[in-house]
Amino acid sequence: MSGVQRRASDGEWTTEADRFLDALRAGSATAAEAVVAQALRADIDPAAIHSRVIEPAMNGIGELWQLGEITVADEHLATAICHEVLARLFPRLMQAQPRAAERVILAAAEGEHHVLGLRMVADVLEGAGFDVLYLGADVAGDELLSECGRFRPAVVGLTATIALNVPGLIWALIRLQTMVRPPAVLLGGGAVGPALDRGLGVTRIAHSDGVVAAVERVLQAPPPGPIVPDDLARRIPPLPASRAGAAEAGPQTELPAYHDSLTGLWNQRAYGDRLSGILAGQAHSAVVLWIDVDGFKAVNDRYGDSAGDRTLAAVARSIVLAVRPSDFVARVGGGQFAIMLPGATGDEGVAVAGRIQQAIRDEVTDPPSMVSVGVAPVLGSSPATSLAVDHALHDAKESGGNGVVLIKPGR
Ligand code: B12
Repeated sequence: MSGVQRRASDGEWTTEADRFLDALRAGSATAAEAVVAQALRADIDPAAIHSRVIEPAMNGIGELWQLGEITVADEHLATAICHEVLARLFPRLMQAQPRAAERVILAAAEGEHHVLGLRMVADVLEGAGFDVLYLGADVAGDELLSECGRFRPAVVGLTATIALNVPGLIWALIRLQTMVRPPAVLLGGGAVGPALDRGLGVTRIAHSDGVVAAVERVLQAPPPGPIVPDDLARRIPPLPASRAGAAEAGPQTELPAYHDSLTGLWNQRAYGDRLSGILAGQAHSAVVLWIDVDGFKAVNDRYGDSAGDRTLAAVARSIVLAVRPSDFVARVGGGQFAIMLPGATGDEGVAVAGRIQQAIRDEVTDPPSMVSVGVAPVLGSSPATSLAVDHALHDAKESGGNGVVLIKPGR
């Protein structure tokens, strides 16, 4: 059994999840269905099979992809097998009488293509009698708004797995907020972490098997206040122009103050505010990384400004994908980025820096780019922190590029 298999799930479901993962690796729908059939015979709840067997097995598939042991095509095949299995499970979920008045729309945020979890949520809710409209992947905020105007759902469930799609998800919430009677909202998916739902007036669900109770709860007592508080709405980086489309109204007019229009990341000002916020909250330690693209001026000089812009956008994307959704990423100058990792240690910061460097070497190839990274803990004040991390970055650059230097407290 590989390390991946052992980590695919823990506790009582390990065996089923591991066997399901084996079936997915073998590309065998028959074997996958056999695992599920056996679990059903053992009276395991079908909704629990979704989240305790299929979901951890798919996490294992993701780890294998990350290790380079399987391809994206293999991921697609695994997903397709899961869909076949979901179809087999669906009749077992149909347990309740229809409750047509309680309509639910489900959609993935703009740009988001991970939708197996959303499909599970759709099946569980439909089985419980809800009238479910499943819109699937990559739904722009305005399109969602127009579907909500047309179908008047009581609840909207949104998903985002990739951190880069979280702004799209929040834009969708901002659009929903413009309705006279906005629906209640549920969020799910790997990028929707606790850091996000604390800032939003919404309910986040970690696994689809809790979704019926959650929908019932929000229907009975919708969270008070606006879905997206004004201060958060003002800070959300808008989508790149091609995707933002008609998201022209409301808080967007105030957004440039906090976002970097080239990459869609936070900007220097947002970085300063966030650092002050961390310093104000005594309980929260954090590590700061400053990243500088090695030889960025030479890229502009040699290949032109548009190649430089492309490089920055690609570096931004690689960074966002290499950190946790709750981490904070800003572009703070020409080829400079700043990241804050709440709750992390210096050594964890160094590990993240290494992951980012690897991602950039792998992904940013035209022209090839590398970055140097300075790492320091958040110290007693903003200037002290900036000085420390600036020293670290300077030392990393001195080593000739592609370096990482950690400044420990007391240096
Ligand atoms: C299959 C897969 C794909 C497929 C998706 C196919 C599809 N139609 O869904 C494809 C090949 C398209 C894909 C593409 C990419 N992927 Co991918 N993918 C995966 C994989 C292996 C499985 C995802 C999955 O189905 N999980 C199972 C479901 C059931 O779990 P779930 O989504 O978390 O849903 C559960 C809960 O979260 C909750 N829930 C989810 N949504 C909702 C919504 C509501 C309303 C509620 C209440 C609850 C809820 O209920 C579900 C059941 O409990 C993951 C691995 C992983 N750890 O997730 C990587 C993974 C998510 N992908 C990853 C990456 C990097 C990518 C790509 C950027 C790169 C690439 N491979 O090309 C692109 C980005 C595409 C995009 N723009 O969205 C990374 C993300 C890393 C990160 N930090 O962001 C992962 C983690 C792989 C890895 N280990 O590195 N991917």
